Amino acid sequence: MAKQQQYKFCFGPWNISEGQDPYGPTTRPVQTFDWKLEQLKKLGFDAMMFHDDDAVPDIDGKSAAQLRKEAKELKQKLDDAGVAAEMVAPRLWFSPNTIDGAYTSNDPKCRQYAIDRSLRCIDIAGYLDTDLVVLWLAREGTYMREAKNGQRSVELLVQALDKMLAHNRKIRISIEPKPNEPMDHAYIPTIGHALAIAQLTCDAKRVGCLIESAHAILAGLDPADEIDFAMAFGKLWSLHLNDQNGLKFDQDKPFGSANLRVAFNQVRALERNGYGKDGQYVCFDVHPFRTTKVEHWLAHLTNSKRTFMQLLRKARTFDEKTANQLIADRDYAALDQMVIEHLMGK
Ligand code: XLS
Ligand code: MG
Repeated sequence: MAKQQQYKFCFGPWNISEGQDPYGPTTRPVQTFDWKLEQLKKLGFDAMMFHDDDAVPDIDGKSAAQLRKEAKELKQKLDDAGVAAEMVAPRLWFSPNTIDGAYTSNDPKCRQYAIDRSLRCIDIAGYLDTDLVVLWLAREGTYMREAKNGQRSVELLVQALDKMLAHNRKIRISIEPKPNEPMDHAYIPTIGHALAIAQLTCDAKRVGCLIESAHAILAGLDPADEIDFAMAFGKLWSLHLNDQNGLKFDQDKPFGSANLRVAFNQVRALERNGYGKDGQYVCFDVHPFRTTKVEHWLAHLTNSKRTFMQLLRKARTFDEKTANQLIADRDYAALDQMVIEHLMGK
């Protein structure tokens, strides 16, 4: 029997969030980074993912030397805790310089800011000893399509990617697509777009992707198909498992919370493609419900991992032989029921 994959798990400090939404303030007090790291360790997670300013707060005001010093102190802290840094992502959506987008802003000074910030993010990744940089292209899109030229935006995105690839020849970039929110329409809405733009860069083999379940669902796609597609190219280098109840705001629900069968199919797709065999992590980009009390603050993370492990058992005990017979007989009604009953525990 083939050796079974031992999955490694990860989340980010922003996943222990305080409950604010566009309509109301926080519902839980802010916790320190050290506390969050301690919880991650206690819950048995293996790595932490970072935005550049999770790693070095107030990054924009700091010199290169200061950046290096703080990032190295963080690395020491992570080493002491036995926790790896999975990736670093430039937070390109907070600054006054990214109001109209980052790499695709209509203002050249703002585009330069976005590139400079991304190069600093790459330096932080180096200090934290990860070769993975994630790009969630939050504001690369428009509120109204007449505001930007889509073809020019593709050129600008490629130029930015090329500058990042040239800055450090060891890094790999994982693009995390999302079709909307905060923008009306984003330029890189799906994995197909991410992998296509990779081909236009100077080093396509170092540009891959990250799939977030909720983002695929927001694009009207099945995240399991996105996983199969990305892995057919050998380019799924990270993963944000969570859930999303239809076409609403980005919900970041616990994995499997809205649709267990869609979650099961994601786990099956990861298994059949050997996700994790090159060291990739399963990350949960999940948030507590706004109603969550402080004493239940970490439940969405432990629950997501529990659900993943139980679905893994379901994937591994799925009766493939019977399923294949039903497929050969084109009896998809029986196959459908077989999946339902397997998930219900019969
Ligand atoms: C937002 C994204 C974000 C990224 C990291 O929708 O999921 O959390 O994963 O920048
Ligand atoms: Mg995400």
